[in-house]
Amino acid sequence: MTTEEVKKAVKKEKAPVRAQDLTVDPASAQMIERAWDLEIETIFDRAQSMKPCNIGVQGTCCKNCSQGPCRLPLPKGGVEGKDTRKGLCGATAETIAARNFARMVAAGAAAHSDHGRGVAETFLAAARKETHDYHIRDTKKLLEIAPDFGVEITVQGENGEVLDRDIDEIAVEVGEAALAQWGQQQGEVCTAKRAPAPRYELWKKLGVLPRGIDREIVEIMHRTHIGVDQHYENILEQCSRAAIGDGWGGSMIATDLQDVLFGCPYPVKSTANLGVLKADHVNIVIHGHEPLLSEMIVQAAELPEMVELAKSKGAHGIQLSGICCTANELLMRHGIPLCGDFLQQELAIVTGAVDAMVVDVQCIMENIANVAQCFHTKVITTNPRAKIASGDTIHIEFDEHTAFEDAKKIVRTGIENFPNRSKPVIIPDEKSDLVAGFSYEAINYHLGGTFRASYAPLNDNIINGRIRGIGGVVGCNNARTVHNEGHLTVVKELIKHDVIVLTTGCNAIACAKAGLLTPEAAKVFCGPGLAEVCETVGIPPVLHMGSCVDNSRILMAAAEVVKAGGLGNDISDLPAAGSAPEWMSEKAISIGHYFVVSGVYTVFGVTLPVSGAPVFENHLYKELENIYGGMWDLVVDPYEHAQKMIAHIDKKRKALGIDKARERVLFDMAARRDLEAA
Ligand code: XCC
Ligand code: SF4
Repeated sequence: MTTEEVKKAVKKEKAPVRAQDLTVDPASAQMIERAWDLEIETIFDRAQSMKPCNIGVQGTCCKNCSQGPCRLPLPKGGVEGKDTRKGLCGATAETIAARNFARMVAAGAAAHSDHGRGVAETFLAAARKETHDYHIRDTKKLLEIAPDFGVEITVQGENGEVLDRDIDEIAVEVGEAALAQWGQQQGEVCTAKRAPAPRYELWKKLGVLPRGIDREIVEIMHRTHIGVDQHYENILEQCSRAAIGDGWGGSMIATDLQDVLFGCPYPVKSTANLGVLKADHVNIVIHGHEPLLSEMIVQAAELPEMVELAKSKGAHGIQLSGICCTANELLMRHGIPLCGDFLQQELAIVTGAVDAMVVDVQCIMENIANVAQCFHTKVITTNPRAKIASGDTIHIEFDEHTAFEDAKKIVRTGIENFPNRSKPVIIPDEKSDLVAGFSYEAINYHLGGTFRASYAPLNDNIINGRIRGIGGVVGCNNARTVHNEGHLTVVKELIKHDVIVLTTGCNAIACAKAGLLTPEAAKVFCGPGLAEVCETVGIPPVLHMGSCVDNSRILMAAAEVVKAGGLGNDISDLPAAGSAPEWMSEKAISIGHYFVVSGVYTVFGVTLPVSGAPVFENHLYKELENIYGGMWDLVVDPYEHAQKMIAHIDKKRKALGIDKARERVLFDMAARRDLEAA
């Protein structure tokens, strides 16, 4: 279908679609319209012209063997009497939905964990000094994490005195121990012990501690082959092992080692949205997930020879920016601006200003190659795992041993393409200020100060009721729903009700564009209690904690809050809830599940492919709470979505006996305001 045909089809079906019906972000709307004018098809058009399969969305289509696909839609109004739906082999709707769910967990955990493995390999190469391009930078963090990997940081001297061990030796041992977590066959992934003790003991009792990161993923693939695991509860138990292996394993180790290699993030200012592109600069947009690549590109783009080359081509300089989680990684450590979120990758190219879009892995839409062909933009793939057949992309392979040279080649390709701009450059004006870089260490410092760094002040403010609770809001964009509307409604509703928000991924980018990542946002959007805390401490009400693998930072923050005391003994006791209002990727399902089994009530928006299997659905939404203290939920309406999170937070406050405190503090504030007014 051409864009014209799409527009016609859409018009015939209902009222004409306007760009502002597809996104709440004005910059994106402007570029969708430009794409229409230029007859360039984007995901926004295809989402109108192609509807999802109505059995697939229920999670009850099985194609795990060639006798299928066996399709088991739920009858309208539900099953009457006994559910007799079966695939050819006899698999029930529950088995099929659970298997499909499990394969999403496997793919999501594999994506994060394979990323983590790459980081561990590079870390080890750096520790062993086999590469000159990467170095052990954050030795403080190295010493903090080493004991979790069973690596001693001191030795006993001859006279019994305690001596510091050599940093290089520690780094090599940490790298080896970390890398071993993937292929380990027995025992448990060592970082799972970072969970609060009751949580860890619960996992042990339930037998869901992951033995090795890869092993649990492989076992999901085995169990979901035809004729193996045909009990939805047992299948889900394996999901729990793999998901813990992701959140408390592969993802967490990725975050740890990236921090040691590139520095632990601390608060940093920057800007977000398509308006960060510059008409008179070479624009290199880096898109994907792995900082191994983007860190080198940052260094290469800063070289005087590169800046000179750009000038010789008529540009004023080089503007780097990011899309998706690479954007978050670059922002957190270097303050490099966010160009856009997942649904803006094509739209960035539609500006006509992007000289190179450099991609690595995950969330890269094949269609960017087609959109790029309508402009001069060069799409450069860099990872042997991720090539693109559409369009005419270039592949410049990125290797950890020649990383800096590879990065220079990539930057040079972008610069040399600057004179080839073929269409007028139209860059939307929108760009918003932001503060990001809230690693869990940074929050510690920010709240408590250098000399008494701790989460205690946060806990105090939760206990006294100024802060009602904590919301972790994360995840993707989804072309099946209005771009950024769910994200912004949920987050604004939470902070309005004094819930502080921790964010990562594309939700963080949506919040950044809407100006929610500034301390000033507190006055405008927050309830009185949260506003007061933010103003006193000087933090935004929405704390940007990084990329999708950095959801492990949210887990660590939750564990720290438990440790700081006064809010129960486990994550499931905390007045906290999780959310992914516009999720779409399989990674989100793995993340959702590790939050649930960590004890968090986790609400997804848009859809969840389990509605065709009511018994399995009930297991996810209800029964899991009795096992883990956390459970899944699906709430499509973003306003209600936030209300359910708030209700859960209030339920937990009540259980902790701190519900009254909140009433008091709000009364005090109202009284004080009245006094001031009088
Ligand atoms: Fe991808 Fe990580 Fe989702 Fe955004 S949020 S669309 S996974 S980039 Ni994690
Ligand atoms: Fe059908 Fe069973 Fe094969 Fe699935 S595994 S496609 S339900 S026969």
